[in-house]
Amino acid sequence: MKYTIIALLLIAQTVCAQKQTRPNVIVIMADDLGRGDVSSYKKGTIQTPNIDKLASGGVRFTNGYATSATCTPSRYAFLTGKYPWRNDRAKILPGDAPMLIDTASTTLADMFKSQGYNTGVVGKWHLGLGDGNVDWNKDISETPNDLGFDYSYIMAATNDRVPTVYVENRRVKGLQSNDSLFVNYDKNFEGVPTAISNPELMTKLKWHHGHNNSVHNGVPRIGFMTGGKSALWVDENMADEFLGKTLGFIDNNLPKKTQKPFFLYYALHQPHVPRVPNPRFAGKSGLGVRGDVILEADWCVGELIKKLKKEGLLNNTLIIFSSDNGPVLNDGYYDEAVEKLGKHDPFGGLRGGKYSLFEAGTKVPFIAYWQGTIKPKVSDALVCQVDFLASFAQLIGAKQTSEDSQNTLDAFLGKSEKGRGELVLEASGRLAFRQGNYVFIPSYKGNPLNKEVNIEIGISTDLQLYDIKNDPAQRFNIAKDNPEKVKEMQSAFKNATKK
Ligand code: NG6
Ligand code: CA
Repeated sequence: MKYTIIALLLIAQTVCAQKQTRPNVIVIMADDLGRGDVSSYKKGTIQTPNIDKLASGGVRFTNGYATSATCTPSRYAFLTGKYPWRNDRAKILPGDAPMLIDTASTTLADMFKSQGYNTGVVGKWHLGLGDGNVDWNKDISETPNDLGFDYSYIMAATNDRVPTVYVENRRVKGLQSNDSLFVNYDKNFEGVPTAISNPELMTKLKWHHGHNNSVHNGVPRIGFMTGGKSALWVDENMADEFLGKTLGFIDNNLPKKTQKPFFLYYALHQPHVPRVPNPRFAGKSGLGVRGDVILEADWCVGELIKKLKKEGLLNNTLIIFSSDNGPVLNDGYYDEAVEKLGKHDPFGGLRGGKYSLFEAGTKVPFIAYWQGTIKPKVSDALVCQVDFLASFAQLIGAKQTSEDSQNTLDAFLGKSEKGRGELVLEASGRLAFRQGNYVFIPSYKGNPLNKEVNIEIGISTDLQLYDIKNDPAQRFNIAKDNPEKVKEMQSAFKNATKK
């Protein structure tokens, strides 16, 4: 009897200990959301009450970064813990690109899975699928399910790229066998209309630059596509579709049922172009569709929090909210993002934007929330998505790490103001280097302005040095006045970028 009681006590202790040390982890990653788009950053005019709830109840980082100013490299780093510039293929991918991450490598999802977690990804993928020769009508050979995710419900690339279908695990969802789907990024299929041949098809959005190939749902896209009619998505329903699958994943993986914690990567598609809000949100922001889809994204976050609360999971779930890169207004469609902006500042007072080596390219909204464990605060620690691998490994008692991922768990949990010391940032294959409060940008040739999107991409033939503590908007290049500091930064940069 005595021994049974002791054994029971020991088991109870282990269960409790497990509860504390192995929370569920959810990463919510928005697409092209700026710091100023989140009202807790107090820069813009849009209200995001649900994301703000995470911010006011958790750690809101003022120095939180994606590694890159565009999606594919940024998400590559987030999932592998490796700097994207180490991989030449980590560039914005077309919708028919082969899977970028080697199935033999260790991903964040693999790390969670190795510790007994159930794992899932829902939303924007944009890291390639298959072997470069995908037959969209059959099982796809390489998907997130080969990178440690037990469940995946994704779009292959972006909402402006074909194929405009959802892929569930290895199959295009809802595809009928008598209406095969074909995709090509080089040439069109015979007789299939495009935005050029049939501009009248663009009933919802017209293209400004790029985006003039196949048209679906009144929206012209990048790439050519034919067939698969029954499987094509309706942009207006995308938020509900991904949210539904996210909540479904939680239902299917409730720890009280499975006896396992879960890791969920919820990749919101907003506010990336094309911005097509559900009618519930259309016109609600007063800032045009870009504002409307941000309200929609915030609502999605609210619904997710509600669900976690209802299931009693909030106390045992670490939620990270961030964005894959900085904001852009006109990203290729006439959608009045510029015209209706008013006083709203998506860039949060920072210079540059998506595609830029300047701060607004990679300094993103970054929030960590864990009810009852994380004490609310604003943190200036330098944190980056590339560090999730080593940090979450520490959190759940795993060993995995990578050459670039650093364990900054205490900063993520708000226990320490010490994040990383330095960070290499990437935009369109070029690099910048942050160390302490300084940002160094080597000399680069080229046009400093991306005219199409009207964003300064951060390059100059002059060496650039900024003291971003005193000059967060990077107005003053202090390289000429500080040759010693430049030298020091150059040498540290060289060290950090050794391949
Ligand atoms: C660019 C697209 C842009 C967007 C971006 C990817 C053109 C002219 N521009 O090539 O609209 O799709 O790729 O964005 O086609 S990201 O957030 O996924 O990196
Ligand atoms: Ca993006």
